[in-house]
Amino acid sequence: MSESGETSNQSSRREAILAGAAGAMAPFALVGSGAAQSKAGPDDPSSPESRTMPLSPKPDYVLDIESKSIAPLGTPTEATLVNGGYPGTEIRYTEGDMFKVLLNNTMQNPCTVHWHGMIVPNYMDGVPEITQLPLGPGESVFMEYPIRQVGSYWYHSHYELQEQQGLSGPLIIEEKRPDHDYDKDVTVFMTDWLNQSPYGIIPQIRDEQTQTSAVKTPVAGGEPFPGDKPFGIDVDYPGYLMNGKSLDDPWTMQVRQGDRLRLRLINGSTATFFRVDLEDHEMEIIAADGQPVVPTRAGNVVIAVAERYDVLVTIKRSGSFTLNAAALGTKRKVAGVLHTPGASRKPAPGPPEWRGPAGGMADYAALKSPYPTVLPDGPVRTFDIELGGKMSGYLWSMANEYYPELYVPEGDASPLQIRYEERVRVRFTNTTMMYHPMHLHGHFYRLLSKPGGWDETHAPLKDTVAVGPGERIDIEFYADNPGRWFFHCHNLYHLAAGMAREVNYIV
Ligand SMILES: [Cu+2]
Repeated sequence: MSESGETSNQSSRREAILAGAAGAMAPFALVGSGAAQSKAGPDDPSSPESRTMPLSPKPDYVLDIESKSIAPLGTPTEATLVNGGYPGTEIRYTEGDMFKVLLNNTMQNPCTVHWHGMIVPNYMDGVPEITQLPLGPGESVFMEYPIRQVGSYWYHSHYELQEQQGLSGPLIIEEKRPDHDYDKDVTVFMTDWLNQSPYGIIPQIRDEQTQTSAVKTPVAGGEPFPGDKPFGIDVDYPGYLMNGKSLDDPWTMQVRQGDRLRLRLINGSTATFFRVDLEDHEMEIIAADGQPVVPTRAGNVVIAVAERYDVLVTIKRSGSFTLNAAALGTKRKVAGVLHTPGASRKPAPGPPEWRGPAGGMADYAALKSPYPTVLPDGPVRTFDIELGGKMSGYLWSMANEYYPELYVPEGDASPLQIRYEERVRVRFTNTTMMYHPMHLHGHFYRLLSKPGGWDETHAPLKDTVAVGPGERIDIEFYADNPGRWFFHCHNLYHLAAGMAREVNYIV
């Protein structure tokens, strides 16, 4: 047989297989096989010769998760790190990209990584026992999903207390065409650091182990919440870090007079709220939790655990400007320095300047979405969720149920069962003395500026909201991403002591 006859046979067989797969198409496939014979060849993009061997996609980022000792505050401490750094490698994509990240667990312990704020398919969400098995020692997993959003996010371990040991980092999705003009796009990732194992903290609070200075609270005269309300903390950290650098060896960046900066302020801490200000400058908040907001002026931005605020600031003159992050409830701060060429790289000593207005979680009512966020029509389901706890045993609850977490072996919280395409309303009431940064996985929710404000058209979209002592806050979300989703307080010690529920639904 001639070569062309062989090609013809192959082509016909392929068409027949396709036809078999879609029965109704068979007559067209038979007609098509003649056409394929005349065109087939290496130059025809539909010919077998033009294809290449199918290979798995190459990751854009490889995150090697490893155990290592680091000393960001001068005391060597066992850490769990991404690619040996703290914070971990910044993941940066552009709107519309495919997320392609390979995780390698090189440790002796299991781990998982959660992509905070990302609208992911449920099985990519990285919560052990809920959406996946923990990634075992020596195991790898490839995470791939289409990116459906823009903004400032972060990733962190959701396995036990690894987030406190360093497994976290920034995750940025740039707009194809930014809504605002700026010269530099700058990530400011703030964390709290312990010079000891975090696994001792809850036993120390519960008085089951000898207490260290980290749990002797409250701190008299600590940094109050704006308005001079005292701010309660569980852990009194020895120090805080900005982009992995301490106050003594600060993070610095050279800028020029007139530079317009977009600062992506990310609170990647485990249990610390920060009040951020830039010396001698006012900021303009342009996004909250990655989503755009109508720009508002702020002298200070207060950022709850896991929240993000993008701010614009224009460097108004030559000099050295301290970017302060005061840890609420303590007398400590961390700071970095933005300086023009030749100016000092030392942060200003002392407490950060107080300059109004206070933005971020200090004034949620000022956050407005630039576009309407009213949910699509659907049945309404409402949950009243009391944020509570038992201080005698350091246990934290949502609607009087305790999630079976690391320090709650007897927990038996039931899932919040909802249905696909419902409008789900959650009314938080905080009956405790502490703030709770409440985070829902896999969804944005509308944060209402007043309880019961369900008809507000421009409520901001968020994934984390801090509910203060005695406060009532309402949120609502649209159930359009089925799965088992974690819903919890982002203070890691409250989570580990029971403050979590699952939200479940199928189509
Ligand atoms: Cu909490």
